[in-house]
Amino acid sequence: MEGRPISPHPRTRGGTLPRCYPRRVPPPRSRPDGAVPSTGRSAEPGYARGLALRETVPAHLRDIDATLGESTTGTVLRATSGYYDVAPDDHAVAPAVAYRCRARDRMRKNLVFSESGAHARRVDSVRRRTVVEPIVAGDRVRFRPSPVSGVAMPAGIIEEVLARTRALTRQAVTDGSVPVGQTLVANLDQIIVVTSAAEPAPRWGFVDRVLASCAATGFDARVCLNKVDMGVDESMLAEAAWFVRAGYPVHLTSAVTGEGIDELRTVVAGRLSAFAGTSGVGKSSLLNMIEPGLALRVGAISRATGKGRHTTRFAQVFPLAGGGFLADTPGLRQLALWDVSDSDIDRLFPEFAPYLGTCRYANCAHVTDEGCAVRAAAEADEISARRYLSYVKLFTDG
Ligand SMILES: Nc1nc2c(ncn2[C@@H]2O[C@H](COP(=O)(O)OP(=O)(O)O)[C@@H](O)[C@H]2O)c(=O)[nH]1
Ligand SMILES: [Mg+2]
Ligand SMILES: [Zn+2]
Repeated sequence: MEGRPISPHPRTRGGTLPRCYPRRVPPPRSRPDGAVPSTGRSAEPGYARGLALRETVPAHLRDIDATLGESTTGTVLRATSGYYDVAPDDHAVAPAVAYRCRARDRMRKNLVFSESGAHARRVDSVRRRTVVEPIVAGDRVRFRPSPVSGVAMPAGIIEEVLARTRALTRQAVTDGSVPVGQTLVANLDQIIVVTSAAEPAPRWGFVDRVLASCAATGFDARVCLNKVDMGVDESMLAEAAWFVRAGYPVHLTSAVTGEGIDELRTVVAGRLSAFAGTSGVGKSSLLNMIEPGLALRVGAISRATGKGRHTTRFAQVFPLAGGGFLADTPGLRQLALWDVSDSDIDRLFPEFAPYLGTCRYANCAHVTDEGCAVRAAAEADEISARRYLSYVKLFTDG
């Protein structure tokens, strides 16, 4: 079971490619996000005014604070119209229990906060960015269970959003000249980019593009080549080897034979992951192999929201039985490099790093061969010429 023989590099033959490669290049650094400030409840005169629970709780429960349970932490599974379903940490391995929470009134009004640290931008100055939703799927929160009975789910009140590590954000609307980010999922740890060996044939350009988006945001990223049961040829293994050289672990999987599934299950355990890939590559099948039933839950939501007009609000995360979460992010395919300036795109290809700054011209865009060290490296087969062309395409077409 130790992998299939392949050439680890297009020009050297005879190596073996384990199904999961070690990562060789550290992921781009990300900076912690701005946290929503804690709202201490004693300093909250406006709290009683707008809290919707006021209208639904019986008179004898009016003094909500007195009746709330002990404060505890959890993960927001989904956010819909002011309600947040929260899975408590101590039930992480029994995901059936979730609390339907409201946010404290003052928190809901605090819709604008700095999220400037969310992206690993290394050149441009950070700017203040407004966000559309203050609490999104994946957010870690502190909440207090409420004793309100007679509802389908136990209820609670979110008191604090804990600091985010990194968030999946996309451009939502433009507020004057300032792009406004819409956070789809908070605290996403990694993105697994899936393509398939056959039916459909591999789409390496798509993989390059998503990996570049991940680098821009600071997500860990992995590549998954699925449907290896349908045949893997030398050129695919050579491509896989280039990704490994660039620092991206590669998984060879089959949702039919089960090859590589155990490794995939290991890398999603205890983390918040999302699968990205075009239709038909086998994402749902992989989810089902990792955790039977999960694909059905994710699929039901995707279909329901796909028809609706509020698709973007419905990013959700699903608890995994073994710990960790899987994000269903309808917006993932539209993830664009909206937050990256042209001069930074070269930094999104980790294997270019040794050559950056060594071109003849300091402001070299690496698209012509006039003294360009990156282009020379591609011509000399030191980096992947195909990935280099993906860079050129990203740079010229956006
Ligand atoms: N031979 C083979 N077929 C697969 C594999 N994974 C998925 N499929 C098939 O590919 C098709 C698309 O799979 P699906 O999971 O719906 O892809 P998704 O659109 O990415 O979610 C289905 O007919 C699956 O049965 C695999 O590893 N090997
Ligand atoms: Mg699917
Ligand atoms: Zn150059």
